[in-house]
Amino acid sequence: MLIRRPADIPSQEITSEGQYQSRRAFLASLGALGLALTPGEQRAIAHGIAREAGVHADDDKPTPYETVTTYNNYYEFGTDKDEPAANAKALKLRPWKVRIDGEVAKPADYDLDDLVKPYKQEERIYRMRCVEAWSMVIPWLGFPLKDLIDRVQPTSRAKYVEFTTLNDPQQMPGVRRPVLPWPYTEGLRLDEARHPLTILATGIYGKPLLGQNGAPLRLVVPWKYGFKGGKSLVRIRFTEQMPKTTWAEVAPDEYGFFANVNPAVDHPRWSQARERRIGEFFKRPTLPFNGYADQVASLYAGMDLRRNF
Ligand SMILES: Nc1nc2c(c(=O)[nH]1)N[C@H]1C(S)=C(S)[C@@H](COP(=O)(O)O)O[C@H]1N2
Ligand SMILES: [Mo]
Repeated sequence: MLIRRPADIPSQEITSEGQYQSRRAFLASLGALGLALTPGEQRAIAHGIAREAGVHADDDKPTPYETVTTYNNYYEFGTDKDEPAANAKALKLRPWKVRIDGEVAKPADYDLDDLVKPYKQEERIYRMRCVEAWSMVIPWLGFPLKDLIDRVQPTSRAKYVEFTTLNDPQQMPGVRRPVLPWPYTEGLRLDEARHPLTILATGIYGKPLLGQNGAPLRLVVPWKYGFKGGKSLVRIRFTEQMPKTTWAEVAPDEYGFFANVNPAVDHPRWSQARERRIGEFFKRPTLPFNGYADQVASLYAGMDLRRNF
């Protein structure tokens, strides 16, 4: 059972960056010693480790914690990459309410701790690819959004899910400026929301999320551009119609509802064919669906992904 999908893994140990690297190094050394492993078996092991962790390529090592928490997009806290870390320090994370409503049998206003209590927080090491053509690898801590969806029971009319994020001018200097139409919202089709790779994150690197990364609850959809990952969620609404989403509202020619990572469809102002992994010098090719095509491409069978970008 070397090659497993994240969905097949009931629980995963929380791995620090150091442990993760040394486990890889250990297996690499086994391979180097020969130990009767064929090159194919060695590749399978390397691949299996990467797959087990939620990423595919052998060279996808997690981006350092320091980088993940200081190079951020969170416009409510400022548009420069270093502003969210500085300005989100004081974000008040408790009490925190999340409203779940729309086309569901069990709408409710949840206290965050009650909402997440039933779910085991598992680690998922995911690539994340910003529409700005940079990328990171982040060990998230979270749980499948599907588990929550099953609990609140969408009606037969529910086709989409809308995610609304915190809009608090008292705490967020960015929302006092008309940079975007606040609150920031995102959306998924219900089947995308239920896909086993889609998680609600509560932490990174085994620690609780910091404000700049979307504390206390943040959406993570690893085959889509980073902007689909709404931060500091306050509302999850099930809808019959495709919800409006912030970036598609402000620049519909540049950002679509689907926003699947696609090297073949350029942003009107720059190429999406390659990306710079933060911390690396050379650019690397961007993979269709950010490398998760074998798991998610079937969601879009028969769709023209140039039109539905
Ligand atoms: N509420 C909110 N969520 C947001 C954003 C934002 O500005 N506001 N930026 C998005 C973008 S463009 C990206 S790339 C990711 C960045 O997540 P990270 O800073 O944790 O890497 O968050 C997304 N979620
Ligand atoms: Mo982004």
